[in-house]
Amino acid sequence: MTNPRRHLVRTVAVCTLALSALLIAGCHTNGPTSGGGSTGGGTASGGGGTPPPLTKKAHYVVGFSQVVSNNPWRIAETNSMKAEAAKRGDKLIFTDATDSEAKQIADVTSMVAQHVDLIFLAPKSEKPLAQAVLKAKAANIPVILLDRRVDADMAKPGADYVTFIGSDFVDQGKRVGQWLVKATGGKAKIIEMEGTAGASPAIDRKKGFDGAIAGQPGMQIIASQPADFARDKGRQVTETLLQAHPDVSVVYAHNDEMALGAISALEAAGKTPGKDVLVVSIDGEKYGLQAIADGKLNYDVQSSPFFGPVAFGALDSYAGGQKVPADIVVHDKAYDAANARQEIASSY
Ligand code: GYE
Repeated sequence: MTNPRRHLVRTVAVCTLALSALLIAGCHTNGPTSGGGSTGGGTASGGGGTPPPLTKKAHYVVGFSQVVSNNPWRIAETNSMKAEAAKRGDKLIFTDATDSEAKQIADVTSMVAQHVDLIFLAPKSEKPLAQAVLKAKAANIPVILLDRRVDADMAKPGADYVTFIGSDFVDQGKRVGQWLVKATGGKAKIIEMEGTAGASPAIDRKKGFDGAIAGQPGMQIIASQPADFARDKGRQVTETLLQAHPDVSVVYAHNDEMALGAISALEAAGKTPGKDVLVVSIDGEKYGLQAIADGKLNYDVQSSPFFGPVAFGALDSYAGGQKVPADIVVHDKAYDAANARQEIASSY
């Protein structure tokens, strides 16, 4: 297996080629109107046209609006962005929205007021943050979305912002569902721990999972509730749901942090996570891989947080006048008992 950083760097190299070739194996791109898996009725819409231009410079001043910094995934993403900016001699203005939509909109507004060259935005949720994208566009500042999408009816890649760089969340959920159908022989009582309500990975990881278990009458979601992608919330929500559903046989968590919280709650309730209750998840963080090695987590689809090289690569392509694909999709590995232990060292 390769280490995730090298894997993403390779993806970047492939994607960089794809910026001129546009379509190439290993870097899936969509047309500007596709906007990814999740859409929804918006309240405002972008003006169409093209994103604001970016003048080519030796060094840039860019903003990076991070949504929250309360878990290893976010810290790894921030470190990847900071490291890449430092390597290039670009200035990165970093903000942490502490999981608040209002603060994140204010953070973007402040970057606009500082006239940064470009804003990298990791948006909390699809609809409120689409407004921030349109605000930056109106101020003639290009935006690149990282790791989560905004509502495609409100703002479109290639028109209102440059591109979305991130994982295929529908596919992640689908891979977990398919693994589970096999592992359980199509019989399971599932508690689903959803990510932040209104966030694209939560919407799409649910959609992909639902699709994979559809047509399997023995696969039953007995409860599905948001736990905000956070460990302690995952623990609390599982604790409560276990009281009403002691017959649960699977916990599907939309990220590792919530899975780790669920594992604590299962243990506190006298269950054996990984054995009498299977636990499956997404992210591939170090603690998640350790939980697989310890036999408490069964399957984990990676969601790579190493965006620095590909994000700044897209900035360069855009400033250089190349056509940037509407979506730059990161390809993710998966972990189980066969490979988790040897992947811990290269994880985050
Ligand atoms: O899975 C989760 C994080 O948006 C892809 O958000 C990201 C998700 C990631 O907080 O751990």
